[in-house]
Amino acid sequence: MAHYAIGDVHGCCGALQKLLRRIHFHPARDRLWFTGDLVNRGPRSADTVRLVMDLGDAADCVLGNHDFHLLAVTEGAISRQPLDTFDDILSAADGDAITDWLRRRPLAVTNAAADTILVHAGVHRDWSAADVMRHALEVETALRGGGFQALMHNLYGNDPVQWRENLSGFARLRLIINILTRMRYCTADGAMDFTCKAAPGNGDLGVRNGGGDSGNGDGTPGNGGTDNETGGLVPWFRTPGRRTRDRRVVFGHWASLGLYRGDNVLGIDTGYCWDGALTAVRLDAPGEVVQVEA
Ligand SMILES: [Mn+2]
Repeated sequence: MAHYAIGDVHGCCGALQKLLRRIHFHPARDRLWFTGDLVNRGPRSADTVRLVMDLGDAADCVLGNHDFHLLAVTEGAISRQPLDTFDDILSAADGDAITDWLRRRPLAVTNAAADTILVHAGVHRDWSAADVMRHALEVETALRGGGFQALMHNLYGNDPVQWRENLSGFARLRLIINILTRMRYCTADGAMDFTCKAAPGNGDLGVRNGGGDSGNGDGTPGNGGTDNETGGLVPWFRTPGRRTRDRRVVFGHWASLGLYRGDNVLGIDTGYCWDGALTAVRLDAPGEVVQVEA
């Protein structure tokens, strides 16, 4: 048995098939975790979802922001955007089966040992591992219930940006969804920022170095020395006092971050659909990284 995590596929089904051959994946023996965003941007969203659906219990896949976007489009909550490339799902005979399957995906997955957590984007500083699963379940329950359509109509928006346990209603669900599927940069106390476009890895945060040289190591904003670029923001996994720092958090979503291993997290969206690579990382044996280049 081998357990691999695979980054954002974004409709690049051919690359996924190639990657599965390269890791000698066998569904009866091996296990896959997908970081979500199976759809959009690439050419074959429908085939990608069908492939993962057919893997059954051999694969877990969390929802990403593009998967949510597709669900919102199919519910008429937002119109299809010019850059969207999931028309193959919208027009497919099995399109409803595909979107219904996506709607029933989780937002967070953990393993039996509970030492590793899979999400699309990130987790809040103040959430324990149990909190991550509990808040993901709140959204999963809403997605599967009669309030699904209303949730899709209340999905979009950046507010609120900071977690409070006493939030309720759609503001609470939207914030949980934004944390788990859209978050990149935060203030030191974990409030999300969606405006910072500075790509890490230009020396601004030193994150490509794996976190071993992060200044004073406490994640103090700006200790990389480029407040002018990041406005004193830090990647979510560097927020001081993050309660999941004793668990391995596997995530995608951040293609400009690239393959990232440090801070006890594993970022594996390497941007195949942006001329990067599709990445698989073995979780049950250290170190093995397999990539298909675009
Ligand atoms: Mn994403």
